[in-house]
Amino acid sequence: MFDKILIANRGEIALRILRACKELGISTVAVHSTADADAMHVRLADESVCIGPPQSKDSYLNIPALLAACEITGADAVHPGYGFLSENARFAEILGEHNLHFIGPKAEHIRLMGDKIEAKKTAKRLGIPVVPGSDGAVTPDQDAMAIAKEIGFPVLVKAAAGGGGRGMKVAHTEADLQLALTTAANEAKSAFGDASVYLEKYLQKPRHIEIQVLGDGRGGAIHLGERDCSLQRRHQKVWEEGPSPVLDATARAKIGNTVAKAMQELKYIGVGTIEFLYEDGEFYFIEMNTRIQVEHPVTEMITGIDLVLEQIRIAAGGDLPMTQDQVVINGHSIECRVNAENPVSFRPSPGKIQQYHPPGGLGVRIDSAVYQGYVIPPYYDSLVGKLIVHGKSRVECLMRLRRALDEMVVDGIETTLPLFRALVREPAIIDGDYHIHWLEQYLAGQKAD
Ligand code: MV4
Repeated sequence: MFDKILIANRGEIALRILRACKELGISTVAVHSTADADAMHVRLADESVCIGPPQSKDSYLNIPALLAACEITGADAVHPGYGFLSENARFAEILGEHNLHFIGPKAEHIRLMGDKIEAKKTAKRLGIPVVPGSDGAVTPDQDAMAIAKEIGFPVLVKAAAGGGGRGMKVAHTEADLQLALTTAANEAKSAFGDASVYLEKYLQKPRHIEIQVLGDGRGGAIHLGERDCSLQRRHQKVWEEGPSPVLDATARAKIGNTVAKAMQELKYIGVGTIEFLYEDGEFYFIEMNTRIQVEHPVTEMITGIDLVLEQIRIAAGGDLPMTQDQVVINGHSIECRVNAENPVSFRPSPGKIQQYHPPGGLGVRIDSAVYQGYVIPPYYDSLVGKLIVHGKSRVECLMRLRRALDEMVVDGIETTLPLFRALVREPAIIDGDYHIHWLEQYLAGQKAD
């Protein structure tokens, strides 16, 4: 097991990793920019190192500074959290070259899943259902038209180096397609340095359902059910829940076992999330994330598995915590990402938290690094905290979430709490009857009033 872990991240996920380390008896090193000197993860870590000025490129993305921090403190492993360097294959390799453990998948799997074309080819080879489309990259001069006609309009042009909604263009007709191809390729070239694009059938109103997996790197892998992340705004997840309101045990077992088998064949190590679009009872692979995700607590609440603790144990050579038959989905969980943003315009609202009262009680969890008097810096994401609620059923979970949201106080800055207080009372949400475009249509309707 590791003696000392350097946490190469900030905010709530740094605190989350620190908690798992403490429970494992592992000492912790926090790194921080000059803007985060007063942050909670710095206060609670055994040691801390200032790694640079506020800008991420000079601090949390500064690989030489992170290596120096490992050298100074004698850390033997690095946990990257999510965002920043968590899916940077080169970072994982550099750590290995310095005899440091990267707590995450093998660099080759990070690189493989970072290329959306290679990821899709791998998924297809491993028996995972994918969206109908081109078999690899298309070039504007290549007969993309024939492929588009074969899969049927509307089609989506996607950047191979994209992901998370970046570098996507919809083409509804043949006339649109040529423009969409050249625009997407040009944007991908400037944004990612890679102009490769591919075609997919455009699914009009799917849900976004992702499967959590855990692999031991030796051919063992289990799935831990799904999270429905369809409520998004501009590709930012807002409300995530598990199990999905639309999946039954048979559908869950079928897609879960398909994914677990694929991860066994890859000899995948650590946590991973396979993202699907789900429409008319069919799953379509879109991407795989090779990191711990923001919304991981939803899975922890319904399975009782500490995903970050398991990530660390497995990275140190440990076995999976249980067999597939021992994984039980218990009850329902919903996570609301409370951001320091105006709840209508979503304009960031950094500043000092004057009054802070987190809700409590059975089945109510807050993953947050803020405190009364904390000043939210303007340099990073605007997450105040994640309110995660568990109930024996979805109805009980909704009732508890409604109570917790009404109890929560964050004064001194604007937050998206009012949005969640409205959503938890919205009939379509109560019925679980929504898709990936529902929230933006709802917000557009709100603005129209
Ligand atoms: C799609 C799609 C419809 N059809 N692919 C957006 C980001 C990345 N995860 C893939 N995305 C999509 N890919 C096909 N073939 C619609 C989206 C999409 C989306 C997906 C999940 C959650 C929210 C979304 C919002 C807009 C578009």
